[in-house]
Amino acid sequence: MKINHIQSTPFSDQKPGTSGLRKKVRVFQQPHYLENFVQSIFNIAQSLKGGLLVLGGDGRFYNGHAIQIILKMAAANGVKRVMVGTNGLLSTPSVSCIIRKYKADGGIILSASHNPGGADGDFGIKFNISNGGPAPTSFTDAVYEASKTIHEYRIADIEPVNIDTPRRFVIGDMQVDVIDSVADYSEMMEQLFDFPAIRSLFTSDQLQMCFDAMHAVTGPYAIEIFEKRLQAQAGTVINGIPKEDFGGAHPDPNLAHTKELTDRLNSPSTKTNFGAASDGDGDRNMIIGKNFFVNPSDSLAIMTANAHLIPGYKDGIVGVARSLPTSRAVDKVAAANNISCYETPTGWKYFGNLLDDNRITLCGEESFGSGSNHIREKDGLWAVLFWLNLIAVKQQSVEDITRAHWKQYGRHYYTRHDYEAIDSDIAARLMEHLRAQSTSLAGKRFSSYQVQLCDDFRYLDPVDKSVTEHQGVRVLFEDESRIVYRLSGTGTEGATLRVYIERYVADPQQHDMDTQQALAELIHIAGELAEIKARCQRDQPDVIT
Ligand code: VG1
Ligand code: CO
Repeated sequence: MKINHIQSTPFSDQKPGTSGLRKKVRVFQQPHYLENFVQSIFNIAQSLKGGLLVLGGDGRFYNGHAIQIILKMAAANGVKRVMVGTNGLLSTPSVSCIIRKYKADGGIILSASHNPGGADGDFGIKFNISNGGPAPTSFTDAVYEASKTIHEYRIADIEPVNIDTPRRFVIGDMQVDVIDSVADYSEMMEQLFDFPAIRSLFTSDQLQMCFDAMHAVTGPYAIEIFEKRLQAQAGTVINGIPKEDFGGAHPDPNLAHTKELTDRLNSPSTKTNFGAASDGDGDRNMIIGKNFFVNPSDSLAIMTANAHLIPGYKDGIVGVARSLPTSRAVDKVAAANNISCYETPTGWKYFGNLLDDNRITLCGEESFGSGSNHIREKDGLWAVLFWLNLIAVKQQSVEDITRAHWKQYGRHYYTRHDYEAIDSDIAARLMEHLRAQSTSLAGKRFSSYQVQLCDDFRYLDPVDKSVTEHQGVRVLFEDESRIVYRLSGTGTEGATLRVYIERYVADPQQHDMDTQQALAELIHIAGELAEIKARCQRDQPDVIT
C-alpha cells in the first residue's frame, strides 16, 4: 500500500465546540480541511496507532465522502482495525456502545447532530475516547493546537471501498469490519428494559405509538426495536429512512420541528397516545403524550424518581447530574432520596468522569438529552424505551405520570429562549455586560423577585480536579426561580444567545398554568437584565422550547 504525505497549511478555525467541530458543509469542502482536522486527531490520539477505531455518522451530506477519507487516513496512520457501520451509518449512542463493547481505543462520529444537513447545511466531526464518551476539553484543546501547526497529513493511495453490506476486508495492514449498524445497540437495549412488558402494551393495543425519526439516523434503529422486536404496528416509525438532507427539515426533536408527529398525537380522530422523536445523530429525545408535552428537565427528574422500576436500574441509582441550564426538578428528587446531584457545564463530556467514577447513574440536559451509565453519550431511543417501560409498569399515561410527579415534588415551569444568528461581537458584549453586573446583583429586587446569588458559572470536576470557567451567567432568586444566560457552542452562523428561565411552584393547585404565562414576569426581567432588545434589536426569540 502506498502512503501519500500531503503537504498542507493550517486553518485557524478548527476549535471544537460543545460537541466536536461543527461547520457549514462548504467549510469542510475546502481542500485539506477535513484531512487536517482528522490528522490532528491521529496526532493526539496516539493509542489509535496499532489500535481499534469505531467509525460512523448520521448519514448527512458529506458523510460518505468523509468515511472514505478517514478509512484511508486510518490505514496510513497505523490503525490496526476499524469497525465501520454499514453505509457509514452509526448513531452517536451506538458508537459509544460499540467502543465499550469491543474495547476500542476511540471513535470518530460524523455528525452535526440537530443542525440541518444537505449541501448548504452543516457537517461535523467528533472524537470519542476509549470510555465511549466525548473527548474531554484537554483532548480537544490539544487537537486544536495541533491543527494550528499542521503541515502534512498521511493518506493511503487506494480506491474507495465498498461498505454497503457487513463484511471484512483489509487496506494495507489494517483490517476493516463493516458491521451491522443496529445489532449491538438493540441487544443492549433488550438487556436494560423489560421488552415482554413493553411488547404487550403494543400487542394489547393499549398503546399506539408514533416515533418520528426525522429522516435521520434513528430510523433503522427504531424500526428494528419498536416494529420488529417490540411488535409495534408497521408504520409506528415515521420519516424512518435516513436522508442526506433530512428531507429538507431540521432534525431537532422539539415541538417547533415535529408537526406531523404532534398533529397525530393531538388529533381527536387518532388513537395515538404516545409520541417520541430523536435528532440527527440519535442522542436526543422528545416524549409527548396525548395533548401533553414532557419537558426534558422533568423527564430526567421522573426517570430518577422511578429508575428502580426498570430492570437495568433495579438496584437503585447512586447519584445524578444535570447541566447548569437544566431545571432543578431533578435536584428535588435527589434531595428526597438522599443521593448526590451534580451540576456541570453544558455538554455531555462533563458527565464522563462522574459516570466512570461511579458517582452517578443517570444524567441529563434540558436540550432534550438524557442518559445513564450504560454508555457515555446521551441516548434518544434509550429514553423512549425508559418511558415505555415506565408506562408498562405504572399502567398510567404520560400525562398522569408527569402530573403525579409534580404533585409529589412540585413543578418547575421551564423555558428556553434562543436568539439566533446574532452578531458575534454584540453577543460577546452582552455576556460581558452580564458578567460585569453579576457581582452587584445579589440582594436587588426586580418586581416580585429578589436576587439571591449571581455569578459566572465555574465548574470544578470532583474527579480530575480540572476547572472550566465562564460556563454561563446564572441569576438565582430567593424563591428558587432562576435565569441562566450562555452562548451556544454548536452554531455555525454568528452567535446564538440562550436564555433559560425557570420557576418552582410547589402548590398542586397552580400546576395548570401555561408555561410562558407562568414565567412572563421572569422573562421580562431576563430581557431587562441583559438589555436584549436594545443590544440585539430583537423583539422576540427565534425559538422557544
Ligand atoms: C447544545 C445543547 C447542549 C448539548 C449540545 C450537543 O449545545 O445546548 O445541551 O449538549 O447542543 O447536543 P449549545 O452549546 O449549542 O447550547 V447534540 O444532540 O448536538 O450532540
Ligand atoms: Co445530537
